[in-house]
Amino acid sequence: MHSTSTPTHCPYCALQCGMNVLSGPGAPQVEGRADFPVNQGALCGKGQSAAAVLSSRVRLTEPLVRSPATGRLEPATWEAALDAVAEGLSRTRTAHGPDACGVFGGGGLTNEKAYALGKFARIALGTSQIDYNGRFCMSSAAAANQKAFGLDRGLPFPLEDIPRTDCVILVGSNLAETMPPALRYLTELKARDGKLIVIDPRRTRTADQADLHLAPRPGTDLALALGMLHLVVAEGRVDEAYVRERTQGWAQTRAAAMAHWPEYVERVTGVPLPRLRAAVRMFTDAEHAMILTARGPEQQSKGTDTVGAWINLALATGRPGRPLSGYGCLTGQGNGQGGREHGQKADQLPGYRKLTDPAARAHVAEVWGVDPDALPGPGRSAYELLDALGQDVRALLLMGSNPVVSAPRAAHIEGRIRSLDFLAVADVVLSETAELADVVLPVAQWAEETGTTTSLEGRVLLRRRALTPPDGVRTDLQILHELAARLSADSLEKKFPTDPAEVFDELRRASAGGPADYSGITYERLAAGDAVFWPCPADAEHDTRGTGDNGSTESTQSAESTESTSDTEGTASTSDTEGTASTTHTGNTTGTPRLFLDRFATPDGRAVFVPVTHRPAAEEPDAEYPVHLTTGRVVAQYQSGAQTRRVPELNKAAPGPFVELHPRLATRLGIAEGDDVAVVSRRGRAVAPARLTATIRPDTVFMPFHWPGAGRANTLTNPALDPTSRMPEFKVCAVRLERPA
Ligand SMILES: Nc1nc2c(c(=O)[nH]1)N[C@H]1C(S)=C(S)[C@@H](COP(=O)(O)OP(=O)(O)OC[C@H]3O[C@@H](n4cnc5c(=O)[nH]c(N)nc54)[C@H](O)[C@@H]3O)O[C@H]1N2
Ligand SMILES: Nc1nc2c(c(=O)[nH]1)N[C@H]1C(S)=C(S)[C@@H](COP(=O)(O)OP(=O)(O)OC[C@H]3O[C@@H](n4cnc5c(=O)[nH]c(N)nc54)[C@H](O)[C@@H]3O)O[C@H]1N2
Ligand code: SF4
Ligand SMILES: [Mo]
Repeated sequence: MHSTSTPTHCPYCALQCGMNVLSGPGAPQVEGRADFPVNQGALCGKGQSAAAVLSSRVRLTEPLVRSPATGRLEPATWEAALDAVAEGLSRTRTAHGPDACGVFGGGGLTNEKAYALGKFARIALGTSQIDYNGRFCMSSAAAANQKAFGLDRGLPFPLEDIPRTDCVILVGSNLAETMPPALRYLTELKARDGKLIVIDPRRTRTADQADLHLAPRPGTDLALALGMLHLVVAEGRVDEAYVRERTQGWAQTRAAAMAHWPEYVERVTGVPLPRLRAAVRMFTDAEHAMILTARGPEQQSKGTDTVGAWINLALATGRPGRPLSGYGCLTGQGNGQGGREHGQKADQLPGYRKLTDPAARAHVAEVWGVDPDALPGPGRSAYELLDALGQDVRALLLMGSNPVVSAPRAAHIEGRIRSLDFLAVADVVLSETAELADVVLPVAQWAEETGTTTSLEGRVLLRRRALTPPDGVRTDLQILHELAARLSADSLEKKFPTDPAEVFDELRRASAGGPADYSGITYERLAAGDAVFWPCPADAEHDTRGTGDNGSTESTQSAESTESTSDTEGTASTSDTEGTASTTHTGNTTGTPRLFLDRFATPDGRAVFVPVTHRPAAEEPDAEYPVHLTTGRVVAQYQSGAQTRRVPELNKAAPGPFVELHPRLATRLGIAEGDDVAVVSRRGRAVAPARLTATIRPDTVFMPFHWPGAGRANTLTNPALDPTSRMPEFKVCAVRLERPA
């Protein structure tokens, strides 16, 4: 019997499903929370089994330090481990300057941790060299959102709007596997006779739901979107009044689209023209319509332009900033949205401020109590930072990522990591990257500490501490505090509090007035409901519901808030930091659920058309490497698999890597189901069993990237970077297939 139930959120993806942690005698368990509107009690297999990773059988519970005598990682005391990290970083800084120390963060870290990590890099280490794995995730959509709308919040509307629109174009998202509880929004859409168009080189379980599935060659979404825009113009389907009143730059974008003839687009994408035309009609006939992108079109060396092309299509047809319509990006990691707002990104200060903006520097420097001139400038992007390891960047502190498995051209990056003078990794498990560290610091997990995350909807959520962490682990915030004390003589640790509530209060002040303004959000307000959407400045307007552009969800939201309040009161939470002064419902829990209804976040309030033209992938198939490789996910494993590969039931469902290929390609190469296949690219070679399916294009193979070793997909991938977002081209490169000798 469990005696306590604490409401919180899943440790994995950006849907941030609500769950209760059940604790008491025996191992903790989780259950879906019916009162959280997004998942309404549903959890995918990863969420359901999340408590398994809390067990000390699979996690780290003591620090490890590499012994000079044996060359192995050996258990050590916290004092010795922290001393060794501070020593490793100081030594590097003294010998090679502050920029020789790098920091690499993660989009799974809470807002508090992401904020503290960015601050730590800039003022404790004084380095510009910080970036994070979110660069590999939604950075192209973020860049395109900034250009077009002046603001980057993945979804500018809540998920609950999806079933109420009339047509959705879903580009390169396999949410049936990557966010299973969200599939319900599409089923509800269809039940209401809404139309679903899915664009994916594979007929995925998501594409199976579609009224129309277009299967372009990988890396050709840019041409596809331009071809659709061409047809919209040619068929007189532009929303001229909207374009005139709410946008700028149409003439050039129109000209660029008109240069992409449908016949050319058909040849480049492999999508038959009648199907392209059908998609255009379905989309433009709909009164309300949305375009949603995920990693398919974004993880390309032209991801920013590709997303831009889809936004242009949405703008030309008058969608963004109108009810039940618009463009959105389905962000991926647990705190993928918040993790990109508060300063662990190379060019960024908290509140989504720019590190190069003098006013932003002055504001944040004041909150931090430092001289603005002491703040370093922008650093390298994630891949460029990893590629500089052992060269310009000689020591690295890594928190919340496992690049040995997840970085592109992974064998090369693994070599770079091995060539570091010093590596410290803070993780919950001994990941493949932690195995290479000089010091490994074991940290507390999601259910053991309080913090906030911001979901793909821009909804800020409170994760509550439900359990006492095991002896031997510390929190990421405690680690930064302890390191700050060791790196400076003048009590620098005072600037790195260990209480998440204190960090959040500081984050609120640092974000005040910035694009991602959290100043009106408090733990109390979050505890009272699950419905605070940023921007949420500390002013009267954002304290009252239903003002102006806040949309029309009053009734549902007050119901939620009331329920959650009673819920919080009923739980004997063990947290010392939560400050759950369970406010009675005061109607102040909305912030801004819907953006842009009156104006866009650009200086003149108009959305900006950015003209784009098609270009090929950085690496196209040729005689030597004749097949496209694309990569992605399966439902039962999460990311580099560091956490989920430690859960037996998930391993049973998805035991290892595979190469998905069309039976026709398999026959041509003499490959049968289950045969080992070697996939060879210019970067390396990976071997995994063949999985034959007619749901993939015959010119393309697919590999999930969740496993290390011989079947590591990222041994093959191309690190060609998008010029704006610095996103690597995970979704397309050229390979050949061989039978291993
Ligand atoms: N089970 C599970 N769920 C997850 C995660 C996980 O690791 N496992 N990770 C989370 C994170 S961080 C993220 S970012 C999201 C990602 O969520 P998704 O974007 O849904 O996941 P992917 O499988 O990477 O890619 C989606 C689809 O893009 C298709 N695709 C490949 N190349 C192209 C192309 O050139 N064009 C188009 N249009 N499509 C293409 C692939 O076939 C694939 O079906 O998932 C989140 N949820
Ligand atoms: N080929 C290919 N490669 C890809 C992609 C693809 O589609 N194809 N997708 C890319 C994308 S979208 C992403 S988001 C990346 C993700 O790839 P990674 O950055 O490797 O992500 P995770 O596997 O989630 O790694 C998180 C690590 O942090 C640990 N951890 C979890 N919570 C905490 C915490 O609170 N504190 C600390 N200190 N550690 C914690 C976990 O145990 C794990 O080891 O992969 C990218 N790589
Ligand atoms: S869909 Fe995402 S948030 Fe929901 S249970 Fe699964 S992994 Fe967790
Ligand atoms: Mo991601």
